[in-house]
Amino acid sequence: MAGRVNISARLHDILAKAESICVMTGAGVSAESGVPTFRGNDGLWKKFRPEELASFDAFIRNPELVWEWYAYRRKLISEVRPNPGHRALAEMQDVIPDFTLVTQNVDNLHTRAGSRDVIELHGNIMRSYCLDCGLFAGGSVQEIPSGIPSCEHCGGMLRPDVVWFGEILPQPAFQKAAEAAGRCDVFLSVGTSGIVYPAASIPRMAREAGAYVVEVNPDSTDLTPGISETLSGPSGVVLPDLLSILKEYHGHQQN
Ligand code: BV8
Ligand code: ZN
Repeated sequence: MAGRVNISARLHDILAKAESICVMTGAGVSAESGVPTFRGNDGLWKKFRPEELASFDAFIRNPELVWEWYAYRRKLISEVRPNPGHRALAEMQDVIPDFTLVTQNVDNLHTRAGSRDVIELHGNIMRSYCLDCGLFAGGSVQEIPSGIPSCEHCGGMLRPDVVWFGEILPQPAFQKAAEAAGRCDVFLSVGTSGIVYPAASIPRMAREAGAYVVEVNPDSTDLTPGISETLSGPSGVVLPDLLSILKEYHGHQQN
């Protein structure tokens, strides 16, 4: 069988019959693009923990510092490219009839790789909105603001369109992710440490609904105890292998 990743006969059988696949990614899927993960030893801005900067309180206390962090990350992200893992997920969408991609990442790399209808649980760093009138600014155009950007419409202060710690996730996105997890045959948890809730509850929803839950990660995580099968390796290697196995079983759908 094609592919370098070593998967069990059971997973081969399940992938051959799979009609519905749900994938949830975390920062690890972008690591091979050169985007630092949150908790790895190259973690973003070592001197600050994400929880210290990615919160509304931190923003109100020091909007210049928080905008400096987001401008740094936007610039970093605008200089990197999707990696083979992102591209494999974008292709997988046209191989499996019911395919859902959920991401905790705000880096827009899945969309840039060609994935459609990505469910962004934590928002998108390339978008901003006005604290006063709510007007969205920037769209997918990456603006790299200097200082605190203000709203063209009302002059109010703009904030990044991301979900900060202590903020509620966009309910329509979370609902769609939960529904996809509840109906899938296979759930892939890719490049996430499973630390951040409520996103980390989604793989458990899939397992409780009877899905075969596969973890793609070089390390074990908080999710590992509840995982059906672990594929230990970088997503940029494992995902293209999984794609080639799925293509052998399902051909390439004419979309
Ligand atoms: C909420 C957007 C409540 C911003 C992010 C105590 C106090 C306050 C809150 C809490 C608390 N305890 C729990 C909470 C809840 C909190 C939470 O879970 N905290 C954690 C830290 C314990 N959650 C929240 O606050 C959420 N909101 O709960 O609201 C509420 C309820 C009702 C009413 C009002 C309020 C909001 C959480 C969203 C936070 N925003 N991002 C921004 O990015 O700037 S989270 C941030 O972490 C990113 O989105 C990131 O994706 C996410 C999760 O991290 P991971 O993606 O898993 O990344 P990590 O670095 O951890 O792991 C990387 C993995 O990749 C590793 O396993 C590594 O081995 C692997 N890897 C590395 N290389 C590769 C690889 N894998 C594959 N291939 C490779 N090559
Ligand atoms: Zn405004």
